[in-house]
Amino acid sequence: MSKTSDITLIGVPLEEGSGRGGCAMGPAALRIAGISQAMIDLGYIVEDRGDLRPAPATDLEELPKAKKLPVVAAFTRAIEQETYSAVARGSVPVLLGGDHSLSMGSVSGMARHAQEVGRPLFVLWLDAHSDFNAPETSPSGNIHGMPVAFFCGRAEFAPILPSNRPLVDPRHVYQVGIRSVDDEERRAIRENAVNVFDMRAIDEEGIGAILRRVLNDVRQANALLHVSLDVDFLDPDVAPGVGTTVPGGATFREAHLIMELLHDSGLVSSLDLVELNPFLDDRGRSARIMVDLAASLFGKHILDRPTRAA
Ligand code: 4U7
Ligand code: MN
Ligand code: MN
Ligand code: MN
Repeated sequence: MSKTSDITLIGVPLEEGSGRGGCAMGPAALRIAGISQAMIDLGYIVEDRGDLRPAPATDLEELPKAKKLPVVAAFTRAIEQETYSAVARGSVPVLLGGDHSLSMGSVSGMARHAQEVGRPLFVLWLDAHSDFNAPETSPSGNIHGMPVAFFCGRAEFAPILPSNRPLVDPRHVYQVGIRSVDDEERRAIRENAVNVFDMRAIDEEGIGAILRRVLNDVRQANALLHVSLDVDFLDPDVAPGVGTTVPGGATFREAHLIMELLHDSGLVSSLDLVELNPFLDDRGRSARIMVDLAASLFGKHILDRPTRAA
């Protein structure tokens, strides 16, 4: 009898959601930086499913306010299915991006699984941006600025997934690291009661206190937790390999502490590593940091800690 893998790597060479080239090389860079071996070294059984390469959807047309919709929609469908299959067979899906529009698929796949097992899905969104635009509000038309609104059912494109797909309650979305929000987006996150911890909150309260609050809510709700890590969550001095740099981001240690607390909680069900643009990187530095952060989330630690939860 073959044992199910603990972790399933899903490569998503998608850059069409971002309005520029480079993110399609993200999965390759993460593999070169040793994503698979890092997890094997921690004792996991890892299955790398390779890269998804769906043909563009023929039933949808490009919209001026949702650029490259046929490509992004085809990826969304393929990612939703791969993520759902991995988690349904007991594995932790890890999406190797690829731009952030891939979370339309990964979170929707997790939401399908959560509904089947009768638990809510919570999302921890680590990003400089809220990604809560809809085609009508987006200043750019780039779909990587819309995934949160999509999986919360607040951004309507032409039908991408079945109309009865399970949605995420925006009150179950926790955004951390936010420092760039568009005007209409600001109104939308407020009206939808998304939980936003901006950089000022991190400065004033400390990342440890914030994470403990989030994890406590997840635990109380007996929820599944999907973590979505955008490279631009980090300060551009730490991780320059991203197209949407915003100064004043999280430090190396703040990011690691989040990952360490996530691991100790034992609550994480799935992970996106997104927006890495190797074309803009500095000799692989950002790719290596993303792999290092993933390793911390899966249990790499500095010292054995007597209080670690089993
Ligand atoms: B990312 C932006 F206008 N809000 O919608 C937009 F500032 O996945 C940026 O977080 C979106 O990197 C950034 O285009 C998307 C812009
Ligand atoms: Mn993002
Ligand atoms: Mn971002
Ligand atoms: Mn609730």
